[in-house]
Order: sequence, then structure tokens, then C-alpha cells
Amino acid sequence: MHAAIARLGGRRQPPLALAPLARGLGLGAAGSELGALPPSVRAFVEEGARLCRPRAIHVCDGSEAEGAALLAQLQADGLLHPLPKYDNCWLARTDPRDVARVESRTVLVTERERDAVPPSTPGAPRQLGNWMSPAALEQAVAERFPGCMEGRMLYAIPFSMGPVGSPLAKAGVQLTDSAYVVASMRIMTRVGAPVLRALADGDGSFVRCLHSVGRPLPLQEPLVSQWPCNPEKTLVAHVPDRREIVSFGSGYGGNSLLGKKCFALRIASRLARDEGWLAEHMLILGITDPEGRKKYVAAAFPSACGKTNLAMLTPAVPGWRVECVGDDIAWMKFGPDGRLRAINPETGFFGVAPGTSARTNPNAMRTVRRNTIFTNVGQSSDGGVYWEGLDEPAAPGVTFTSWLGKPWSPGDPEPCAHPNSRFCAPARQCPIMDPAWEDPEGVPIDAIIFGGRRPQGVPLVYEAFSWQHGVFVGSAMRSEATAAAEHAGKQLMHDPFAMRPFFGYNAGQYLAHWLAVGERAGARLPRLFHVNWFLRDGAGRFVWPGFGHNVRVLAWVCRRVDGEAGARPTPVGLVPRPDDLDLAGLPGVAYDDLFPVERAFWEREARDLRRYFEEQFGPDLPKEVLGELDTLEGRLRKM
Ligand code: GTP
Ligand code: SPV
Ligand code: MN
Repeated sequence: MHAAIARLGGRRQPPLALAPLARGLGLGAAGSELGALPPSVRAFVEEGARLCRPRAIHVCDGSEAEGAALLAQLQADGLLHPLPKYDNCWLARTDPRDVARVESRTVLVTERERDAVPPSTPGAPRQLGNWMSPAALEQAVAERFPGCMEGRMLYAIPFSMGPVGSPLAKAGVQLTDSAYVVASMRIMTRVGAPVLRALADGDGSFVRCLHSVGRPLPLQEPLVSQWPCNPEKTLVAHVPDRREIVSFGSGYGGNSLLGKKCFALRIASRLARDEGWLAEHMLILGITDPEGRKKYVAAAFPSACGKTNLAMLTPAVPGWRVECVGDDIAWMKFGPDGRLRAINPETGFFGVAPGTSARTNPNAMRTVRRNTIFTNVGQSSDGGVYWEGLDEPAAPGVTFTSWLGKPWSPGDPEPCAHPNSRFCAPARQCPIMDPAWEDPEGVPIDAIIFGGRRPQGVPLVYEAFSWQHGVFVGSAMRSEATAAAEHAGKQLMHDPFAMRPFFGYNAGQYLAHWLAVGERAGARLPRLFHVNWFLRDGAGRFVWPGFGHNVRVLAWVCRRVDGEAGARPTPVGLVPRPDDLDLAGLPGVAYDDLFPVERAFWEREARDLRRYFEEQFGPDLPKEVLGELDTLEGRLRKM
């Protein structure tokens, strides 16, 4: 049961007569009756309604009619604006205070703090997650949720992460008062009747997700951009022991689409640890070489560091083909053959808009022409979208409106689109979806790639010496901060496994889990690599062309897996020799600039890491990981 919610709801409110509420929704005949719900789902919806006191309840059935009614409602509310240049595309502009994930207000709730976060050095600001006690959560819920949906509709969204019926899939039910969230969840997850049927047929267990924008009606203050949110009271809380998520105050992305980071990473990583699998912040792609041999690769890069772009890559080298399985999250389980099999638990892309263009990512551009919700991008007067790096000449006479709803012209000092503006589009519209992208058994993973934004010092690609060394490489990831969360500037941040904001339990135990995966009997483990597309020269320009050219690096990865490509050892890992990497037809790109392995840089890096491990992981850092750091320093001394 949803303990915190049930207690509060039961104590303060008389039970609601729910059946009459289930009708009269302005959504026509769409929607399931409450009485027809599996009892565990019905109980959860009723608890949520008692607590939040909505004016009505709508149980989402996932139908086309329901989708159309939601969009019409959002347009009538002034929250979505049509984009007539495309087919069924929409623009939302948020309150400028609600534009990204809020990591400072995202918490893990466990009895013991140590189960959520490693003990950091006193005085060192916590980087590996925030802990909250169950009592503090109960208090926080009591301060936020009673009556928070007054005057609004409560939508109950039954959803599945992963193909319904897949051994790797898991169900959730999200209660929310945001129609924008419902419309987005319908794109990002599998919603509706099949999920309820699977719940009724199975053990009826699901992840309980409660979300409110925190602006009951009548409003106390006017909305900004018609976007309800409550930034002062924003809280995104996870109770892994009870498979519960409670989110208040934000309507944006990972704060509100609870199937994504909250469930598929934080709750799922905890389930994965308990059950012996992996839930990771990784894209999944299929790659076929000119000889027709196919492999699957997963890659973990921090937020806004290139997962969507790599997952949809258009090869710049003829003969290679890339197909997309997923762009953000991978759930991976060992199959009977000992190979790691991965599914993408999502059905849509919530992708970064700026920088996306026909040159950098033509497949994304084709994906977002229909049935797409854009958030915080700019608008053109001919009914289209606009953002930095779109790279499309505007037709004569066309004018622009910025994400703030103000007139905007090229050359203005402020960007037209918010740097974290996004498109939310169905995966099935991507022209290069892999034939197996919805395979319930998942796809077999041959290689896993780590990476980040490193302007200096970190080579274009290197391979780990072993699984254990690869776990160290993942633990040592660092990247420049991006607009995906509230961190300011381009500070270099540690981001182990690109999971820093998404660990569902103690990050030291997470590393131990990865080490244990490597010890599994009969496992045929993928090879582990690290890449850096973001090296800069003295003038601040990228030294690697990136995007479609990243296939050159993937080609080396594939050849390594096949035992065909050479490498030379460096203290950091195995790097391709000049002849091992195809750099043909890239004027101005020099091998030496791409593979800087300098002793002074790496000694500093190792020192930084040691301090970070001490401060943030303390005694919970697996000794094997520390051992790999010692070994790296040993290799550097001999350099
Ligand atoms: P999240 O959705 O936040 O998890 O981000 P992501 O990891 O999917 O990142 P995405 O692919 O959306 O890329 C983020 C930004 O990095 C975009 O502006 C891209 O244009 C840019 N980018 C992606 N790949 C490359 C590359 O190879 N080189 C360069 N220079 N920029 C890139
Ligand atoms: C990320 O920040 O890694 C994202 C976007 O994929 S959000 O859904 O907002 O978390
Ligand atoms: Mn992401």
C-alpha cells in the first residue's frame, strides 16, 4: 500500500463516492470505469483521490479518442499551441522556473541513510543523492498533497515500462493532475487497457507513482505561461522499499514523467540490484558492418551528452548501418546463453532540441514532424519550431518567438530556445528503429561504452583492460555540467556511470553490483569502452567532427569485439593505433590531437578521483575499484 498517502488520506478525509466521479469528465466515453480496475489499482486510485481531492477522476485507456480529447483540452487551456507547419505537433512553454530536473529536491527515502547514499566526509556537499527519512517524507506529503488537486482532474495512468508481457517489463500506475503529463506519458510509455489486463492476469504488482503540479483551483496567484507548477514546494521522492514515487510541484521532464528517471532508473536500479540485473542510463543501438555482421552496443553518457544522437546515427562512412533500440534507458538481464539482453523500457524520445539538425541528426528531424510535443523551443511565424543549431534558413518574412513567448531575432543575446528545450516524439516514427526494438527478450549486448564531455586530456576512445577495470572506468566518469539539471556553468562534474542523479540506492553498493555481474558464472560479458566526442583545441573548437563520424569509433569497437582490430596499451586503457582507426577524408583531424595520453594530466585526474572517492564514497567504495586506481597510478609512474 501507499503507506504515507493512505495514512493521510484515511485520517483526514471521508471516503469519496468515486463511481460518479469516473463519469462526466469531458472526455466522452473514453476511460475505464473504476469498478473494472484490478483491486490493487483501484485502491491506489481511491487513496490518491481521498488525499488530493480532485474534482473528477479519469482512468486512462490509451485510446486514440482519449489522446485527441487531451490535446484539445490542453489547447483550450492555452497550455499547448498548435504547430500547423507539421502534422499534429504542439508547443508548450513552461513557467521559466520549471525548465529542468531539480536534483537538489530529488530524494531517496529509506529507513537507514546508508541504504540510500554512501557516507560522505563531513562538510563535503553530497553528490551521490539526497536522503530523506520516512517520517520526513510523511511530513512533506502532509504539507503538500491534501487537497492539492482541488478543482482539477485526477488522471490515473496505467503504464508499462517494456513491452507488455515481456519478462523484462514492469508496470506502473501514475496519478497526476497534469494533462500535459498524460499526453507525454502516452508517447513515452505503453499506456492503458493492455497494461490493466496484464496486471489483472499477473500478481497485480506495480510501481505507485503520485504526481501533482501543486496548484489547486481556484488559483491563489496567476499562472505564468498557463503552466501550473509550484517551484517553492517541488519535491521528487522515491521509496524504493515500497516501489513508490511521490512528485510535487514540477511538470517538467524527469520530474513529472515518472516512468522515466524515477521508475526506470531510480526504482528499477534498486529492483535490478535485488534481482541480479541492470537498469542503466544508456542508449542501445544495433550496428551492421559492411560484411553484414550485426552487433548491439549500449552507451552511458550523462544527460545532454549525446545519447540520442549516437542512438540515431547516420554513418559518415559508407557500408555501415546503425539502427536504434533506445536513446536513454536500458534494462539488461542475462539470458540463458549467458549474454546480457537489453530492452528499451520506453516508447518515445524526450530529446534535447538545440543542436538537432538535418546535418547532425536527420533521423531525429524526421521523427519529430508528426505527433510530437515540443517544450520550450522557439516558434516561427509560419507555424514551425526554431532552436539554436537548427540550421534551416528561414523563409523570407518569417519572424520568431522565443521560448519565453517574446519576439526574437537572430543575433539576439538570449537564445531563442531554452538550452534544455525538448521534443517528445513516438519512437516508432524514427526511420531507423531496429526490427528488434520491441522484442520482449531484448537484444544481446556486445559492447558497453562510457563517455562524457571532456574538453581536455581524455582520448577519443579507449578500451578497458578487463571487466573490473571497466567498472573503474565507469566509476571515474566526469563531464561538463549541462542544462538538463539546475547546475550552473560548465563545471566538470563526477558522474559515475552517468547515474549520479539516478542511483536508486547507495552508489558504492551499485559499483559492487557491477563487479558482481562480472563474476557471474557462465556470463559472456560485453567489452567495455570509454569515448569522448568533446575534446577542444586551444581556440575552443571541437577537434572531433562527431555525430555521423562517431561511426568510425563504433567501427573500431566492433572490430575489437570480433578480435580483428589492433590496439596499443596506454596507462589509461587500450587505444587504437593510427592504422586501426579510419580517419580517411577528415581534413584537419590529426590522430595525435585525438589521443592525448599525458602523464601530468592523468596524475592530476587520479588525484582528483582519489579525493572524490574518499569524500563521496568513503568506506562504501569497493576495494577493487580503489585497487584499479592504485594500478592506474602505478602505470602512470612507469610512463
Ligand atoms: P538526455 O536526453 O539529457 O539524456 O541527453 P542525451 O545524452 O541524449 O544527449 P543528446 O544526444 O540529446 O545531445 C545533447 C547535445 O549534445 C545536443 O545539443 C547535441 O547536438 C550535442 N551532441 C551530441 N552528439 C555530439 C557529438 O558527437 N559532437 C558534438 N560536438 N556534439 C554532440
Ligand atoms: C536527462 O536529463 O537525462 C533526460 C531528460 O533524459 S529528463 O527526462 O528531464 O530527465
Ligand atoms: Mn537522459
